[in-house]
Amino acid sequence: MRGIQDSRLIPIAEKVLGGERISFQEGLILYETKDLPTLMRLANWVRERKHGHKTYFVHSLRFSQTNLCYVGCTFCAFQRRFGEEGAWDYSVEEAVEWVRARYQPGLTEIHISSGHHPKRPFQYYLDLVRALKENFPGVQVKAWTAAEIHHFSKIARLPYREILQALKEAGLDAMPGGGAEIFAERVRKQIAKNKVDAKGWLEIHRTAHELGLPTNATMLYGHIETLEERLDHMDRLRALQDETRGFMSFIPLAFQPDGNALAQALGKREFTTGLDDLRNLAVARIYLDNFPHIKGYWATLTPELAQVSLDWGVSDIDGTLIEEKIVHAAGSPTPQGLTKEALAEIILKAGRIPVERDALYNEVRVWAKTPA
Ligand code: V47
Repeated sequence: MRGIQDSRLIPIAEKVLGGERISFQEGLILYETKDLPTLMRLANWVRERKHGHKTYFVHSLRFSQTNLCYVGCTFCAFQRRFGEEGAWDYSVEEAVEWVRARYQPGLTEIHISSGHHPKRPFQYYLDLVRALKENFPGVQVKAWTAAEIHHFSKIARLPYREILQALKEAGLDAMPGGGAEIFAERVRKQIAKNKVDAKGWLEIHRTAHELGLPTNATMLYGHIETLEERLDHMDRLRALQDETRGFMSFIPLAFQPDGNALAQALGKREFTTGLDDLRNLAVARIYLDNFPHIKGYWATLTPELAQVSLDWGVSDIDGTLIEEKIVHAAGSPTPQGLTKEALAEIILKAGRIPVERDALYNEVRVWAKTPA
C-alpha cells in the first residue's frame, strides 16, 4: 500500500493485506495514529474483501415489553421504577396489539430489548415469543440481550442452556448484542454493577451459538473507558468468535449523554466526535477479522455519519428502527425510524449497493437502482 504516513502502520498494513490477524499492541497503534487516511483505507479494504460494495439493512420494529428495571445502569435513560411517570409493562395481549398497530407489510424482524422486570415469570416471555410468531407469521423475532437472559435464568432458577433452548423452541430466531457495554471490570462496576458480568455475557452467547442461535455483540463507548478497555472488549469477542462463529455483527454504540446519571456525574454534555466514531469503527473492522459485519448504527452516529462510515469498514447500517426508544431516551437527535427508501438512498449515494436483509443476513432484496 502506497502513501502510508505513519511508519508504524507499514507492518500492520502488510498483515492486514496478507489476511493476517493483528495483535493487541497493533490495535492500540490504530487507535493512536494520526494517519487516518491509511486507517480508513485498511478498514475499507477488509470490508470490500468480505462484502464488496454490498451494504446491508433490515426492516425492523423495535419493541420493549417493559421499561421497568431494577438494575440501575448509570448510562441508561430508558429505565423506570414502578409507579414512575412514563413506565409501561405490557401483558402478552397488549404487546401483540402494540405490534399490530405498527405492523407494516414487508416487516422482517421484531427486535426486543427491555428492562429487567422484577416480577414477570419466565413463562411470560415464552408466551410472548409464541404469540408474536403466531400473530405475525414470517416475521423473525430477535429478542433479549444476554443481560435479560441472565435475569430469566435467575427468576426461573434454570441454567442458561435451558432458558435459551426453551426460547428457541418457542420461536426465537436470534439474539441482539446489547448488555455487553464494556467488559472490563473497572468500568463495569461503575456503569453496570448489577448487570450480568462479562463472563456471564460471554457464556450466554457461547451457549446460544452452540444451540444454533446467531447473535450480535455491542460495545458502549465514549464515556469512562480507556482505549485499552475498548480493545480488551473486542479481544474477548474475537476469542469467542474463534470458537463458535456465531456472531453476525459487531455494533459500537456511541454513548448518548442525556437524562442519565453517568452523564450527570461526568458533567458531560457533548456526544462522541465524528472522528472518534469513525476511527472506532475502522479499528473494529480490522481487529475483529472473524466478524462478518461491523454495523454503523445510525441512531447513535446520525444517518449522515453512518453514510460516511461505509468507507470506514461498515457493511451494515442496521435498519428502519421503527420506534427505537433506548438511545432516543438518552438524547439521540436522530429520527425515530427511517424508511427503507431513505436507507437505500443513503447507501446508493455513497456509491454502495443497498441489500435489504433479514435478521439472519439472508438477502431479501437488492436495491439496484435509485428508488422512486
Ligand atoms: O446494552 C443504553 C445501549 C443497548 C445508552 O443486536 C445506550 O443489532 C448509547 O441491544 N447511549 C441495548 N447506548 C441496545 C441493543 C442493540 C442496539 C443496536 C443494535 C443491536 C443489535 C442491539 O443500548 C444497551 C446499551 O449499551 N444504551 N443507554 C446510551 N445512553
